[in-house]
Amino acid sequence: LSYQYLSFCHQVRDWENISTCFSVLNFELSFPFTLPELAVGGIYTVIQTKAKITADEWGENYYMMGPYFEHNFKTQVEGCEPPNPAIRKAMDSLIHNGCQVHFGRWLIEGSPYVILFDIGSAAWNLDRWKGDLWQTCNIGLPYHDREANDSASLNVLFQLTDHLGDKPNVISHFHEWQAGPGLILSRSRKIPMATVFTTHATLLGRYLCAGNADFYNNLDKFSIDKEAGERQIYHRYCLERAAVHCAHVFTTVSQITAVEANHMLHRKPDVVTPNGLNVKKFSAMHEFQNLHSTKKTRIQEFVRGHFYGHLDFNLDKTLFFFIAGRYEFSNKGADIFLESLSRLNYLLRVRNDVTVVVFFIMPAKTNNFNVESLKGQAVRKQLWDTAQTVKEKFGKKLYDALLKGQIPDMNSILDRDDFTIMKRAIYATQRHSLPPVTTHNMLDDSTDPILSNVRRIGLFNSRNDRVKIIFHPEFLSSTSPLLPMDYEDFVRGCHLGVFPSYYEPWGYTPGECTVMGIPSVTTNLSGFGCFMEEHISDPAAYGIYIVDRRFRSPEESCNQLTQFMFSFCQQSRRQRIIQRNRTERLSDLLDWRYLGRVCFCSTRNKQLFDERENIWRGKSPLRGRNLQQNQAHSGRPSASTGWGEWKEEREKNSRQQKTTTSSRNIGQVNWILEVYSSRPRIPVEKYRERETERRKHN
Ligand code: G6P
Ligand code: 1S3
Repeated sequence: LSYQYLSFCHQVRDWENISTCFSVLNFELSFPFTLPELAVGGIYTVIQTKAKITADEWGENYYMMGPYFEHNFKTQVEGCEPPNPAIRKAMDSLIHNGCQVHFGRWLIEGSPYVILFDIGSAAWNLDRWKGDLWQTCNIGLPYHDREANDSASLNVLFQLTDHLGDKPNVISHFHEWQAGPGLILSRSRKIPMATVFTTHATLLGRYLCAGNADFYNNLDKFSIDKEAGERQIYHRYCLERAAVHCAHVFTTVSQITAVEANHMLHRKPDVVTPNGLNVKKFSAMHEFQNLHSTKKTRIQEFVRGHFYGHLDFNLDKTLFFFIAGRYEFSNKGADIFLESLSRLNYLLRVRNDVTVVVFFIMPAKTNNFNVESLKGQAVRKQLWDTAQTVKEKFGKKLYDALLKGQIPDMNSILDRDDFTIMKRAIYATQRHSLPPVTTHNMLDDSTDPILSNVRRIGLFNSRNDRVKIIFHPEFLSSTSPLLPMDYEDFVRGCHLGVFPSYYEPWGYTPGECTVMGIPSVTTNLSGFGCFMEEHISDPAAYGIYIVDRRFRSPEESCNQLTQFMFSFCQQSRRQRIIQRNRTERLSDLLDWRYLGRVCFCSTRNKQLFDERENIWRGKSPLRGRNLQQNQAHSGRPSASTGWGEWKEEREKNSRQQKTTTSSRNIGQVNWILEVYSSRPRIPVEKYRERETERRKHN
């Protein structure tokens, strides 16, 4: 893990009224430009996809902040002068003190401004900041924790606010514990800005789950300080907890993480802000279906090469499943997925003629592609070339014969040489080993959890297996010599994404499948799964299969997952097409354009929070009811009721809710009002007028 997202200021929905009353500068500190593999990480997706809607809303008052990396700056950022003279002045002052700060526009949708800080250039000041942290809150950062030290250095960016005038109106949004020092020190220095802290997962929660603890049943029983100490993350944990308690508004991405945060960090989040995506709608509805078809053809090509010599299954009756993400074996549910695959293999062998090829896209330590995988693609290419050569000769002879008014003698149309070429090509496809499970040479082959489990369940891609496994221990790239596709194309070409996570505060992977119209499996321990369960009455009908990992034993969850996959395999092509259409219709629900406005819950709604908490702790009044009763109780739409109608109703509710939320929340964020109370207030209408004018002008 690397540090990534210091903070960013987005429009916290409950603040909408506040922000329209004041002219506010938004700072978003983040680490979007770090390691390449983070480019596919969930938090990166939040920052990147939300940039557009935030920039649209805040225009030139919106700044992202983060560390400077020369290569990334050169390739992803267009350097420019800050539009605001106060920012220029502030940067000059930092530069004058020996820090390197760079300014530009990040070349993504929305082109937000970025202020990037070269951490190395301020290293000489590190001890002072660490001293400040110690003085302020008695948190000591050990010298060997580079990530924690770097995050302490980044607090310097908040010195920028010293130059923004007497009483700058600033909201800053910090993400994750790495943002902690910036937030804590800003508060202790009494920098007049409003702060939001968002956690995308609690540090301790992640560690405890990865260690196979029965996490959700013991949430209130952990001795959290002791657990953090034993895992040698005490200082990080303290930073996280201090930041959570210092922030004016504390948010998280899902209800389940809200409950977790309450126990692990001892503060209830004020607002839950579900993660969205930047949904692109095709004007023609069938376009995403066409894309599925073309991308699937490319995956089929790869499979032809990978299984050369063993292609005794019908590719037209082959489904592609996949799991992708950070390689956290049990947190991401790869353990129960493998177990369920072995059960599915049995069911398909006795009852079905479908073959399932399952891709595991999870980065692990490797030293290169393995020879067998590369050879497979080379052999496929050679067979293709041979077929083309023979086809051309055959076609020419046939054409000549037809011109002469003859039907050629099919036995002699191909000569001896043609047969020789073809036989040689066929002999080249003989192999004495089974098609490999991994595409790369693994450094920890013998201890790797996926491979160990594949050995245990014996899914070795043998001829009679109906479930084949391909472990691609590297994120996908369109420049790969093996499977030259980027992630989006790959997802489009697959049939089902399977993400049976145990620890998943939100989980972007099934959401990404949804907006591309690809059905997926998620769980009721993931933020996304709970969100869908809450908003749709029959998620499975829309291609969202939710495995119950909360109230069932692992054995039962495995069986449920197996059943989901097996019934998916039993669908006809027509049924799959209809299901994809339905899945795609959910994408509006995950669009930032919608999620950026609607408030789902805040602690002003204590009752709702407690209800949720009780559900997690098994005390739900709904528990024990059957599904239909549950649906009737919740009043949500079913697959048969109108989606549009339901959406209208929701929007109406959310508008009503927003009014209450805003007025009540103003009470909660008293500090902000205190800071700004001395400022003359601009009437909302006037503010809007001015903003509209300014935007027109820009
Ligand atoms: C899309 C295409 C169809 C194609 C189908 C295959 O819907 O528009 O032309 O037949 O995909 O679906 P399948 O689930 O079998 O990959
Ligand atoms: C976290 O990233 P992760 O995969 O480590 O943040 C993501 C964005 O909020 C979230 O989707 C994911 O569940 C968390 O786990």
